[in-house]
Amino acid sequence: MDKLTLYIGNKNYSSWSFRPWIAMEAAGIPFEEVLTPFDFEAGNPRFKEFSPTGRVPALHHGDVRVWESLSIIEYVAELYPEAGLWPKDRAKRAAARSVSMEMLSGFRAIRNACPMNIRRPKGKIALVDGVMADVLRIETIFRELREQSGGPFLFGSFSAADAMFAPVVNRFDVYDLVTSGDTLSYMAAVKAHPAWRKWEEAARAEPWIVPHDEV
Ligand SMILES: N[C@@H](CCC(=O)N[C@@H](CS)C(=O)NCC(=O)O)C(=O)O
Repeated sequence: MDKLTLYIGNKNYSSWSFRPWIAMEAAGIPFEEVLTPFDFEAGNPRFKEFSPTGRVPALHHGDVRVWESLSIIEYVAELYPEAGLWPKDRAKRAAARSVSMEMLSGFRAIRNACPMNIRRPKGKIALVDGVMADVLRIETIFRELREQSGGPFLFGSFSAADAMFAPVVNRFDVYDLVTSGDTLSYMAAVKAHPAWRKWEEAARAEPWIVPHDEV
């Protein structure tokens, strides 16, 4: 099989890169990563060399080009069905895709106000309208799915849905947004996953500062 190459941005800040990366890493799917640091001042011109949208992430597989975080996860889930990226049960798989789409297409308030920032020291910020509504909906998703599955992850074992919400776990943590024991226990499980730890260690070692993501 041709090798998979995942093009990503800075590990400290690139929430969309983090999603397919942690999905593939946690599932044990072999891939090569190519990290191109953000250059927002210049409009990130290098991203256009490997991504049709000029955004990260993008996946190359032989002649195949895949972009958009969730499409990349779907592509590798098809390539490696035995990796179990989505739940086996159709109804659960539908729920996993539904919450993943909620993440992809929504939660703009929290995404805009609270950029992912892995190494940010924990501390509250003044919250704009809509952030707490997003937090409450996401906490409901976490609580209901873990009640149904028994945890520790949303569908029992780590799945594509956990990957889609991984950057939210960082946001909840570093902006000190949640207090519920349920949510904190889910966050602890995600942060203890070896794939999270590997990404976090690399993010902490990065030299780049992106001022507009430092809230
Ligand atoms: N919906 C896209 C979002 C991709 C995206 O916005 N990526 C950001 C980095 S996390 C980016 O490349 N920004 C660079 C730019 O807009 O110039 C996905 O899910 O992959």
